[in-house]
Amino acid sequence: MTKSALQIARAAYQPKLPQALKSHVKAVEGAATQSVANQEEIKKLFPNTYGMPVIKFEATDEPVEFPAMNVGVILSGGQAPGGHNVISGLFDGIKKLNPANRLYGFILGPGGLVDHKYMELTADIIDEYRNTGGFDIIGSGRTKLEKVEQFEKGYEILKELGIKALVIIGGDDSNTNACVLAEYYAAKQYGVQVIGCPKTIDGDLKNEMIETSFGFDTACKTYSEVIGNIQRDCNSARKYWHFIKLMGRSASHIALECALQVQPNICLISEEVEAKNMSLDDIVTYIAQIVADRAAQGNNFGTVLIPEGLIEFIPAMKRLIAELNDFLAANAVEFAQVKRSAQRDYIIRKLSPENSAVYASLPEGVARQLTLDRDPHGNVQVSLIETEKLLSEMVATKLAQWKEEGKYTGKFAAQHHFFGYEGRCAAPSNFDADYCYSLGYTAAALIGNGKTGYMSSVRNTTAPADQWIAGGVPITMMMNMERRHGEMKPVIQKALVKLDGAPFKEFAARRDQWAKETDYVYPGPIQYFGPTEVCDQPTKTLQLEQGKVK
Ligand code: FBP
Repeated sequence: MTKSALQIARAAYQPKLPQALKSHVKAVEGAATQSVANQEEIKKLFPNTYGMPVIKFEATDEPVEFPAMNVGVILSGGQAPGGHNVISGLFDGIKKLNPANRLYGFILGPGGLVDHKYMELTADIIDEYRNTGGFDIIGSGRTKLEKVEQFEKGYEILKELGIKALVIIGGDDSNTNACVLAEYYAAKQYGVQVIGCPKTIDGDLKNEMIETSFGFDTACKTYSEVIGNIQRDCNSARKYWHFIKLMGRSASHIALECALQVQPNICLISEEVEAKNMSLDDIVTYIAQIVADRAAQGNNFGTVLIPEGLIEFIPAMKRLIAELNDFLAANAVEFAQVKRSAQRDYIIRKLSPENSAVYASLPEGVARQLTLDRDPHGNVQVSLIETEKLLSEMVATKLAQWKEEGKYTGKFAAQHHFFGYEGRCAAPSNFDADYCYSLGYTAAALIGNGKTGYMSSVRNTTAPADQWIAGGVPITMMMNMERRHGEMKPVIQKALVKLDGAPFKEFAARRDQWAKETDYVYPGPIQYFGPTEVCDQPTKTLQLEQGKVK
């Protein structure tokens, strides 16, 4: 395989570890825990893994002997920079427990466990992937592990390979699956531990014990580099408004972090749109007003950041999508038989009058996108909805109307971008390289301590890595009951942008100035070598959340 100069140099990078993990560790247990909501229901569904204590690892001089065991690993869901380092940290961690331990990777996500597709991850293979982006070492997939037959098929291969612990690297849905599997294997007394690792560029798998999901740091820095480049282009040509949609599924963490990094003219935050009960027309008017105000100053250019989940947060759209989700789940077969050209009318006839009217008012393309297949977890595939085009078209219409009324005299030309896949497999930043390696190493320590149903946790992440705190959090602690595919299910609660949180408040305090002035910041590419203030900075979100912004 031909390697780039950076890849070769980067292979030699030794990720930093929390001090406690550098020697022998002992697990210090905290108090019993509770789920974030619906305690009685969750406790009943997870009798073997509910209420366990939070774990913190501390250094000890006393070496512990571990019998040899085999461990399995699965990469689940969307790619996020640093996955390979979780696996290399896990590999090094289990080898430290006992050099005879072996690691098996299941191919293309949870489906590999069910279909018995796997490979042994030897030292030579691991070395090829240290500090690289991507999930290509074993591939990833979105199969949802939820049926007893899947758990049993998985157990067959785990037993055959002598695997006593399985690490699932995934987002909120995949870690929910990890917990369900941990509970099932514990109930059956199969002797297989299941540990989760917090992955997702979306940044929505976080809580007081999980400070950030891995990949968010690198993905946001990658998008911010490109948005910065666009802003410089925009400020050079001074003739375009750039509508930039950013991945992140429901939560607007990515858009908010990028806004804090690049200081665009406009950034929409879905959570605020919902809280203020804004309609699509309110959003369009908000953007058009800023465009008109800038035009009045002679500035017919600017940037608009749009979180990809926006549409789901406009209250009227949210009600529509909720009804569509239930309707499509219950009538999938019938809907599939309706001719494409008749689908729109069919939906309009079947929905309640309020939702039917909203649906009928949508442009054809967006209406169609809302009825596309859900992902295996029941989510609307928001990355397929072209909100950036929808908004710019509606802004253009509004401006044309204002022009007729003599309220606007500028020129409006738009460019559209969608950044998502570009950042998911970038070479991990130093932060993600260190954080991921530490998460993998911590997962090994949790395995060594006989834990199951835990998520690997590394905290205090705005401090230097040797001061990070490694441990484990019971996954049931993060759960609540939510409606999925028309049924109430136990799931990890998604962390949306908090409107009273420091990152949003900082943005809200500065956005009017950014709208008016051209106050762009150009962050430039991620740096892997050089001064620490250039290479090792965590995201602005983390720094603001932890009160570390100067
Ligand atoms: P995860 O939640 O699995 O980490 O996925 C993140 C994400 O990149 C979202 O931001 C995006 O909406 C989705 O994956 C796209 O899914 P796909 O890769 O299947 O197109």
